[in-house]
Amino acid sequence: MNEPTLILIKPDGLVKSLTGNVLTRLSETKLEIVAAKMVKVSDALAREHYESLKDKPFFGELIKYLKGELHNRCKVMAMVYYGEGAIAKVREIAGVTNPEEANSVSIRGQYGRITTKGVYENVIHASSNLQDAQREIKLWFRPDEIIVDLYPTKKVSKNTDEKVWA
Ligand code: DAT
Ligand code: MG
Repeated sequence: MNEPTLILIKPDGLVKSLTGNVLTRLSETKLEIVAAKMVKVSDALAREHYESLKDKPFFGELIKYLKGELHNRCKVMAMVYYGEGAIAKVREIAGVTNPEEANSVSIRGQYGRITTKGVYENVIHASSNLQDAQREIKLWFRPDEIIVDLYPTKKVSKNTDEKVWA
C-alpha cells in the first residue's frame, strides 16, 4: 500500500550544507516526492510537532533546535515522500534517534552528533508510523501544496477553491 511520510531537514542539516547529500540518500528509497518547501518554524509549530515529548527534560532545547535558534538559521526543509512502505524505508535510511547509536552508514550516523548540552542533532526528522505521518503532514502542509490527495479536505467557503484539511 502506498503511504506518505513527513521528512524534515533540520537546521543543522541546512547549516552544514547537507541538503544534496540527504536528498541523494533518500533517492535510494525510489519513493516519490509529492511535496517540498522551506519553512520558517514558529514556536507554535515546533511545539505542536513535538507535542508528545513536552514533558521530557530536553523539550526546551529540542524546540530551540527545530526553530533554528541553535544554528542562527531559522528554517527547515519540509517534504512529503510517498510510496510503498515509505515510513519504514525512510526510517531505515535515517537511522535511529541517537546519532551516536545510529548505523554509521545511515544519515544520522553519518552526519549527526550530540552536543555538549545533550541535544541530539540528528539532521532529519522522519515520521514513525501512519498516524504520526497524518498528524505531521496536516501540520506542515496545506492540501493544495501536496500533489496527491492524501486525506479528506473541505472548502474554506463557497466562493473560493481554497481547501483545508477536513
Ligand atoms: P525520532 O526523531 O527518531 O522519531 P523521537 O520522536 O523519540 O525520535 O524524538 C524526537 C527528537 O527528540 C529526536 O529526533 C531527538 C530528540 N530526542 C529524543 N530523545 C532524546 C534524548 N534522550 N536526549 C536528547 N534529545 C532527544
Ligand atoms: Mg518521532
